[in-house]
Amino acid sequence: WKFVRNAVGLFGSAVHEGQTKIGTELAPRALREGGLISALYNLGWEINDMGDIQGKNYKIHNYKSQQFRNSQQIGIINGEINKRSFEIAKQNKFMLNIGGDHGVASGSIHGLLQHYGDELRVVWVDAHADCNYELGPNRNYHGMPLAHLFGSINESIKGFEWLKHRLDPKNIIYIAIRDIDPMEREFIRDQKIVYYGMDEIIELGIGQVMNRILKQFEGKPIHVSFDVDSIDPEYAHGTGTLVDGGITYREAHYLLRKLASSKQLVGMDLVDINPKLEKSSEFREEFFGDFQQIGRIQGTQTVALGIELIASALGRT
Ligand code: B3U
Ligand code: MN
Ligand code: MN
Repeated sequence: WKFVRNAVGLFGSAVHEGQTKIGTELAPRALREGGLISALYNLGWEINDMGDIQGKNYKIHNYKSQQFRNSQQIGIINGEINKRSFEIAKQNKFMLNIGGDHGVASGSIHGLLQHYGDELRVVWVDAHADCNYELGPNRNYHGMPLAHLFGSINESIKGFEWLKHRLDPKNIIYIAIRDIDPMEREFIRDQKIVYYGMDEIIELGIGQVMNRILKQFEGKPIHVSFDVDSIDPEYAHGTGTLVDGGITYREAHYLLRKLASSKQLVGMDLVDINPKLEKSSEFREEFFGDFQQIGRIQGTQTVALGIELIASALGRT
């Protein structure tokens, strides 16, 4: 694989359909308005902003045929995400996918698999394992994208006809998982998926965790799928499922900088930021107002953090 440093292809996945709280679809716009593009530009990246994929453009009204909540709509949206991700990877650029809920990651990772094949390695930073494979009308897809990529969902899902490539569970490592369903736990044990939960991070320290990850993934292209709920609610409140006891601001930035400095990082999803759930109501009500100075404007905690996290993944030191 080869990779052009300093060229990034980015797009927003303005999607909330993978879970029940509206607001995640606003994150791409909030990050842009918060100054994402100029932050990347200032880091010296050549930027190809491909705009947003709007979940609302693909509303499906036939709920009777849904295999999980909004399944057909999500399948079509993820098909678009897959196409964009592949297109960016094919040009040997960094693929940056701004969600949206975490369900968008099956599309973006599939696009990378199409280009990088089984060379691709994934670092999944999340409070959750997102490998639920149970179907049902009330299932939320943001807890399922990895099950889909692993091939643990056997049934073919309408809308997902494009999904062909599989991610081998050997090629993924979890960081910060701490809220895991019994079915997921069993799967992780059976497949011997490597994970660094909070206990391992405490015991080893984040420095040693990253050394081990980079050793295991040495020489391979790495994608990081970053769910902001991996971070402790103290630092990242604007997300739908807060789980106490997460990684700190320092650890989050360190791990992304470490991945960036490996020169193997080829892609990132930044997901599950929900601007409507920010602490300050002032921000919730009028976040489309003008907040140019990242982190300076009150109430933009998680949106501002999101911009900084992307900057760290793109080599800010
Ligand atoms: N594991 C649960 C809960 C969950 C997954 N991802 C988030 N929550 N954010 C599920 O729905 O599969
Ligand atoms: Mn997630
Ligand atoms: Mn999560």
